[in-house]
Amino acid sequence: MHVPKTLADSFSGPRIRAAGEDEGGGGGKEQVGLATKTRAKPKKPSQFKVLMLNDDYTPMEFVVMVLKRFFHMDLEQATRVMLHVHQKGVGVCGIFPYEIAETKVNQVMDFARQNQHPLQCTLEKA
Ligand code: TYC
Repeated sequence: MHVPKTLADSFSGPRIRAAGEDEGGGGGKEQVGLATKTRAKPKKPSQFKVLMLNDDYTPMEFVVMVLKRFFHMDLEQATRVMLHVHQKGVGVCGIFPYEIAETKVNQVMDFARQNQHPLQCTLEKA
């Protein structure tokens, strides 16, 4: 039976080590500093496309305002993306880590609702 020698040995979660400490432990100079976590298998942050959908009622000017306000596009970029969505039905506003993409979708949907426009925005794994 496995008997942990120290409390730290019994953890199955991320290993905690002092900043500057070697991954393998032992051998390195002893340092006291910032505690950092390491993962056995670091996960790449997955990216999500924020998509804008066309509809027949939302004014073009409103879509351009949304793209400028929430996606930091200039007038030319915003107009290009809006016309793309208008003609093709869907277009990419940007690609972000999940939490940011989700926040953008909520911001756009809230702003459209507040202004009584049926504009729809969604996300999709990049
Ligand atoms: N199709 C809309 C119109 O003709 C304009 C529009 C463009 C609406 C893009 C939504 O995501 C959109 N007024």
